[in-house]
Amino acid sequence: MDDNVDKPARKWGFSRRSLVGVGALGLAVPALTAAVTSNSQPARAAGATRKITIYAESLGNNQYGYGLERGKATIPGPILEMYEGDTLEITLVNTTDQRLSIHPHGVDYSTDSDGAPLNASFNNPGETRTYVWRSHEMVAATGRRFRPGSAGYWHYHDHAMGTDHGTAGVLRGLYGALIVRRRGDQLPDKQFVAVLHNTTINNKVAPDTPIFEANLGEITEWIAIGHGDLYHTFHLHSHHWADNRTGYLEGPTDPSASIDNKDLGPGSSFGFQVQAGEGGGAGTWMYHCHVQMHSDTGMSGLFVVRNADGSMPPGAQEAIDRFKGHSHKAASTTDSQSGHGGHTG
Ligand SMILES: [Cu+2]
Repeated sequence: MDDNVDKPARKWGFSRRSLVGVGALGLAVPALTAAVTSNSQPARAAGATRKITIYAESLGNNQYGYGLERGKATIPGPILEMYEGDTLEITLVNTTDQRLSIHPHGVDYSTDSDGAPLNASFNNPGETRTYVWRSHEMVAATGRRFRPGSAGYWHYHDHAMGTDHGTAGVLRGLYGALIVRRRGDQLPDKQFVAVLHNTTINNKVAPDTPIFEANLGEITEWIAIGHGDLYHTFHLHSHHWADNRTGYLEGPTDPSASIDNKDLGPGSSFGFQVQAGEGGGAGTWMYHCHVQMHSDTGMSGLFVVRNADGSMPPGAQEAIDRFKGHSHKAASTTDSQSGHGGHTG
């Protein structure tokens, strides 16, 4: 392993290979895992700077992606993670013939790391450029008030392809999730990213949308991101979470509402953790946009909760087959490689 894998240290040496069809696939467990022995706290000291390289690449078919290795770009791009107080130094290699950039939400950056043409912060075709994202912990202010820290479920995206707002880059797939954790946050077993983008999820329409998988009881972390020109609502069947930063209540008197459906406008993001199958047990569950017109035209996917031993529960495969057999005009005649992203491009 190398330092380029942008993951905080983890307690578990879990694999993400059981995820199906999501851009976050391919991220490996960092070597730092070995340094953590007794709890979920990061092994690194506060204020660490980590350097990673991200490649922006053409995926053909007028789609583009970010990747941590050459030839490994995905839609969405890799999940980038940091702890409050840390700095991420990103060397963005533009392997394309397009102007592009990387622009984060939720973290601190100077104008030269803005990723916006307004500040002349972008990569010309073929150019390599470094962007620096900083983060901070909660700060005490006057009057018993606090300025929030950077922790949250955020995202990053292109801000320079096509227009000065990166409209073409976002349309074609240049986006991904950014997680800033507070030290002590629980770490998940599995991570899923759903980008509700125009009438697609991750530039795909059902039944080619991601099928996420976990075993009963595993801690799953969901990051939902909105992009494009439409408003969406993210809904997950048979699971609910606290509508706050983490999805968990902080104690028995925490007033956070419990929800299973949340509005998601362009540029917004949220995330939460839930235990797979905690309410309804193992089985195949839907996640989808709850704008009916959007769910009916392909903005839905599956969350397969396997039995605790990894076996398939009764009926789960049948449900997957039923989903795959869905026919609607957007997905009935072509395979997953043949251009559902064309809906957005
Ligand atoms: Cu929608």
